[in-house]
Amino acid sequence: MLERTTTVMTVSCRGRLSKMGKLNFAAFVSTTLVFVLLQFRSVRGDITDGNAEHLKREHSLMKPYQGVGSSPSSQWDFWGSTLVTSSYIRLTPDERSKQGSIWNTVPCYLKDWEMHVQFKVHGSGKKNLHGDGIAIWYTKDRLHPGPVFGNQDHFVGLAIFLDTFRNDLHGMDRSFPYISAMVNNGTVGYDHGKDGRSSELGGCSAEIRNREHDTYLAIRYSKGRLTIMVDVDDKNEWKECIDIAGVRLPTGYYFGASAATGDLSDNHDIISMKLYQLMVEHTAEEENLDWTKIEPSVNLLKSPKDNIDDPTGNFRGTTLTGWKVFLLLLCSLLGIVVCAVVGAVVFQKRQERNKRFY
Ligand SMILES: *[C@@H]1O[C@H](CO)[C@@H](O)[C@H](O)[C@H]1NC(C)=O
Ligand SMILES: [Ca+2]
Repeated sequence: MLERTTTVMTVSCRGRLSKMGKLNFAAFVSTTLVFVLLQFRSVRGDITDGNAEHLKREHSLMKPYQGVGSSPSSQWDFWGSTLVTSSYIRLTPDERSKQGSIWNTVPCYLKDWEMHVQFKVHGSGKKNLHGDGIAIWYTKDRLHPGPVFGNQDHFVGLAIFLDTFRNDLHGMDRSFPYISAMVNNGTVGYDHGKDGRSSELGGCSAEIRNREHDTYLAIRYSKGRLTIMVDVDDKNEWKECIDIAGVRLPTGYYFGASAATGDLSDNHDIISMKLYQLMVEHTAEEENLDWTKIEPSVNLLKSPKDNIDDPTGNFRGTTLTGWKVFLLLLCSLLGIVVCAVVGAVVFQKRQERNKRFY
């Protein structure tokens, strides 16, 4: 299981506190307080890291990929250049003009979910001489090959592109590889020449190619909020890439992954796709809706900036209410007091020791 730390707050606190070697007790107390507080905060919409209970096997793809594609009861099938081995699924080899995809055969009826994808993009191509990339899908249709990273254009649903080749030479303000998200109701075409810039909801640059360590992508969809995180620097820590609200996606679509090469190539490997159910409460009104009838859309009235509802960079998604703020302040204060007291004791002890040398 991935035991990635997902809370920026804990990470920074741990980092800072552990440097104060002598103040171990204070560090322990403060960390515990912060931890306890976070438990309060994350009662709902919590990330599922390391929680096997919520793993949905019927939507997950894991080593050694037993039965993938080979039996009628298989929950995944594949197309094109895809090669299934016991340790990876190679969507395309490092050869020109290849396309491959892998698709879940079971539609997903979860309202709130998080997909963790372990992937590997590698090849012999030197700087900028490789392509084109991988796309992760949550779409109405499955197994429709086409020009968008091996899948059809004018798709209906969600796509996350891991674009390794810069087509748009005017877009030098961003570095590649570039990760972006797109939601489509079937009317919009993906513009390869512009690397999809006109239709993207957001994105980030990430060094995902030829890494020695494992590389991961997480896609969370919950309560109309789409969050994309990456872990590509071997730090066992999610880094936020995209976080937008106002995204509407139905249930009953299919997960998939596809990749393509053109004149330039790469090995595009999927190591695993793990889908976790997020335990989120919905109002009775929401529950009574037919979620399969939702049209994929994005409420563009909200600018990306409006989507950041937690300035700490914590993406657990629950906002602090009054008493929680009070608790947070109280605990911080307690932490500071404990730190000060222990600090004073340590300082005094050291002074005494120093005195003996005179
Ligand atoms: C599909 O999306 C386009 C562009 O976002 C929008 O203009 C159009 O109204 C949508 N069509 C439907 C049927 O929702
Ligand atoms: Ca591109």
